[in-house]
Amino acid sequence: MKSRVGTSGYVDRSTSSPALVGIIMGSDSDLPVMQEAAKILDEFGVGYEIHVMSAHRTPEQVIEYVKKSEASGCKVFICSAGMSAHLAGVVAAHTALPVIGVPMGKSAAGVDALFSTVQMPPGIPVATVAINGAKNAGILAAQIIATGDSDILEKVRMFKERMADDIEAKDAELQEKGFRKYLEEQGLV
Ligand code: C2R
Repeated sequence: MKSRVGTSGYVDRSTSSPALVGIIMGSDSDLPVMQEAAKILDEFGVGYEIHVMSAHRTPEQVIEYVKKSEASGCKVFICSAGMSAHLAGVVAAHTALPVIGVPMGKSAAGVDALFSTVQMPPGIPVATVAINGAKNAGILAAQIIATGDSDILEKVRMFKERMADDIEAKDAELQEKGFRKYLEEQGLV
């Protein structure tokens, strides 16, 4: 399939590279948060697929998708779900590949989904990130793939270096301007 560059300037890897990451969302209502996982994978040049599927609402499709993805070279799954969040656990039950769970902050401030996702019984781990932690899920997926791909590893390294440079630049500006002017100029008040 052809690659396309969206208005964000990101190259959409869901349409340009083999899918190494399967992103499964329990609902399309998770997408406003979960787009951050896709965007960071785009930045690292990691191919992915993104689907809506639910362990509760479409249980057979979830299992079928996991089996199909395993066969076609997927390396890691990212699963988002809110409320009574069983999706990541069910995916983990059906694959030997690593599964990252993203609890959605839909009800009870997301604590319901956090516990549903993180409290897996021994033997079936789900690497759970923060509530709505879609970006970290994407970074973690890239890091897992980077254990066997030096190009991706280098991209993750550069990403971390850029982040550190940004923080240093912010601190230098804060020291130069003082906190009042800094707050005002950054629109943080
Ligand atoms: P709707 O917005 O579609 O009503 O979904 C979804 O991930 C979503 O956050 C509300 C919330 O229900 C979640 N959901 C699950 C599962 N499937 C959907 N927790 C599941 O299989 O675990």
